[in-house]
Amino acid sequence: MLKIWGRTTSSNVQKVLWCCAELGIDYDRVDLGGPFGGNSDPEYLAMNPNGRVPTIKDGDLIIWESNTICRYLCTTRGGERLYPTDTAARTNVERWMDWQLASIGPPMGSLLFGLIRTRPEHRDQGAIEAARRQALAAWTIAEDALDGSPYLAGQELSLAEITLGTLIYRWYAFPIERPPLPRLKAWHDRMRERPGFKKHIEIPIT
Ligand SMILES: N[C@@H](CCC(=O)N[C@@H](CS)C(=O)NCC(=O)O)C(=O)O
Repeated sequence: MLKIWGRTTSSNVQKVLWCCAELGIDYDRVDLGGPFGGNSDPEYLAMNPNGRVPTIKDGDLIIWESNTICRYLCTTRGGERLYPTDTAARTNVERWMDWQLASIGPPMGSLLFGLIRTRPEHRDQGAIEAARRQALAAWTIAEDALDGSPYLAGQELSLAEITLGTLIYRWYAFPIERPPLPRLKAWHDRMRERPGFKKHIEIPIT
């Protein structure tokens, strides 16, 4: 049985849980990180020296880095639908996964810390607004990419959506100004139809 360590409120754990839901993968999950702690336990650090979540164990193989885990699950459990083997199709998926880590992840992380994890009286409104603008600029790139295709990497849901799902959910959940981006909104609505998104992504943000 696949084992997963990580609290369900972590965006990076949520990717893995949604991926498992899409592929019908059974797993055993252990709460770790955030209020559960355990990140610095020697046994955990021996598996994942970053002390972060998620970590998975499949047989004797231990893997960390959520996007890598999603790729591994697709490759070993018939996930070609989400992670195509055709080189050009795969590249289209992977670039959005890298874009998630490099472009939209950082400003969305700043919004999470500024708006959710900082008390109102301690909030740095200038930093929040800078992050909002940076995120808006990045989401506008996704809006343009969705012109003529329902999903970022083409006609089907892929790991591009699985790895961006939590961030688009948060974009629409945060109390911020959002100029209308109609294709982005429709893309989010399409994800909302997936049972795995409802179950693992649409939960209170902490
Ligand atoms: N690049 C890593 C980042 C992992 C990461 O930063 N995880 C966060 C949660 S989203 C974490 O472990 N935070 C500390 C904690 O939850 O205790 C990945 O994608 O797996």
